[in-house]
Amino acid sequence: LPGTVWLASDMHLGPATPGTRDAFLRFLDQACAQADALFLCGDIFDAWIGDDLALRAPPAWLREVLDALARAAAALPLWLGRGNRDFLIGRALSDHLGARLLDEPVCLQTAQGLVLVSHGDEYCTADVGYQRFKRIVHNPVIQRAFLSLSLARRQGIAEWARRRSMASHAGKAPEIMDVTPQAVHEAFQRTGAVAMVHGHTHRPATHTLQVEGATRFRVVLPDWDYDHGACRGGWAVIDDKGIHLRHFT
Ligand code: OKV
Ligand code: MN
Repeated sequence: LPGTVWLASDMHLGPATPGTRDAFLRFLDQACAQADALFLCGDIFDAWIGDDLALRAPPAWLREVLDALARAAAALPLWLGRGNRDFLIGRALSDHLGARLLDEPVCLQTAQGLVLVSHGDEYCTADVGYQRFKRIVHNPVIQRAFLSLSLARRQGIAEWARRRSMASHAGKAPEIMDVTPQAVHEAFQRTGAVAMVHGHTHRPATHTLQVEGATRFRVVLPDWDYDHGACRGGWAVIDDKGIHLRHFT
């Protein structure tokens, strides 16, 4: 990939966060003007219960976001990764937008060398409750069964899953929901990447680590919240100067 790559994740857009939605739309405009490629690394949406529903009858807020994504995809290569919340995003949505769907994780050949890009939940191996949930809902047979249900039944299951998740979240130590150093180390060994960029943990930072005597970087994307009195978000830029986290000024 030549030039400047922008990466962002974890906007968790939904009907109740207009501030974050506006920030994301501004971000897309800026990306179109300044980046050569844009990677959205999962959890753009706080929930996703099927492309069919979103494309058939999008509520006004979603239509606004989809229109902006389609405009962005017409202006530059736009890659969509799936997160732990919007993992049900499929080919129908990416085709509709003119975007490309990432089968994560991917290794990008960038100005800085090989960079491993993913959502990041696959490194959170200590969270066994989440990994069990993931195995179930990523099962293609179970996904097909879920997608065959009516809107109302899908919404009911989603509501139930959210309630259960909130209850279990409350009882988890924060370390459990961060990456496991071992999983990160193995990913570097397996791929030979010089850096990885991921989101998911909501702990934005640039970590330096040693893998078999070589210096490696782990850049963690921030989550976004421009509602609830918060003002938080940002993205990573990869260019000939390095890999940097940026936010609105
Ligand atoms: C997404 C998460 C809710 C975490 C359910 C099969 C099932 C898909 C689904 C339902 C939930 C996505 C699609 C949502 C992520 C939660 C709660 C916790 C930890 C099935 C296929 F149930 F039939 F097996 N779902 N929704 N969570 O509301 O977007 O990531 S969701
Ligand atoms: Mn996530």
